[in-house]
Amino acid sequence: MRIVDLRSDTVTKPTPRMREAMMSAEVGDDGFREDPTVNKLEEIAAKKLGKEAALFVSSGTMGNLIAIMVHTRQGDGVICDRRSHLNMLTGGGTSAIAGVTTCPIGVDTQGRLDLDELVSNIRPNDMRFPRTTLIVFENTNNLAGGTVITTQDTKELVSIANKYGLHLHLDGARIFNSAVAQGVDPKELTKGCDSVMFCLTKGLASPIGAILAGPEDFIIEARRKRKLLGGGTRQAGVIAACGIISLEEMIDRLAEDHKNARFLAEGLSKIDGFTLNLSTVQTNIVCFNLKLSGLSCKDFIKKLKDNSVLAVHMEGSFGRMVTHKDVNADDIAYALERIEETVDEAKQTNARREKSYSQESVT
Ligand code: TLP
Repeated sequence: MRIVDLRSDTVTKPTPRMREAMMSAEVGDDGFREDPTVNKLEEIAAKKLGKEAALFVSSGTMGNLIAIMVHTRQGDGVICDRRSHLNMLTGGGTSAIAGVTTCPIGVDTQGRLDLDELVSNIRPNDMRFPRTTLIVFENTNNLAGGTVITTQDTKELVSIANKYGLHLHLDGARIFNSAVAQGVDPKELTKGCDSVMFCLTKGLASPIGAILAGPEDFIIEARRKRKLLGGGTRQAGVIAACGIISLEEMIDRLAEDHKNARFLAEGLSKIDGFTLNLSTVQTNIVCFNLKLSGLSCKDFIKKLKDNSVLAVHMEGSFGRMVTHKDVNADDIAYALERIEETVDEAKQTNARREKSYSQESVT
């Protein structure tokens, strides 16, 4: 059965070249820093981001958590977007493990932190308040619709961080989507950030892993925290080999995912019940609101699954679809047909229900 899986770009399968690279990877014990493939991946990644050093970690969640643990002390406060991965989707790890509180603030329609709100949430030096020590922002901003944060936007954050003596961490899970969409070198988007995390497992299609990058002394401390979390690795070259392919072969093709996302978004915007802000569709993410009478967005997405299309329900009428290397334009056209059919079925069911209610009330 044909299934179009638009739940996330995390569903991407490793490429044939990745599977070959896993087989032939040169490996060693990374605990002794002796895995040449891991070392090579970390070097390439640091260079691509314009940072001194990098660390291979198991996941984006772990990379962000380690960054927070290095930049803060227990009891500190971290300013972030209310809908950020950090605030919503880490299973509470930030407070449970790093021992810090998040101070969530709003973003504009383009996913940029509200700078006035940011500044007004930097706590004064008073023992009653958590000490604000860190700002975290996403580029691309996932739940704002995969929107890109520009070099100029980043400069503004850097200058606030510098002015108030705060650290700045970039959750760049999809930083290469942002760079490709804007046609800029990723180094430009990381300039001035104290640390950067990006995921190898999303559009870049690796099966495991993320990178945390920053100055040498930050990475030495990050390596210690990774150990503390039980995240140290041994012959991790077998997976780092995929990461190298992600960085060497999978970045430029992200443009195709962006084109498919636009095609999907434009198609969705013409279907009854869907509302989208097309100006936020800048990369591979399509966020939408769905309002149908008699069927919630959550139940619609469940029904859609029976009609071969997988999407994610976020909250209320808010849902998300993501394009990636394992869906092409033809799959998107097919998905749009199935979505339209599902909407029609839902409308017919609702019309029948309303008709039977009105008959019941007459009799
Ligand atoms: N995002 C995933 C889900 O966990 C929601 C997705 O499907 O988008 N930062 C950002 C901006 C992310 O979007 C994600 C994952 C992470 C961090 C965490 O990365 P992983 O999944 O590798 O822990």
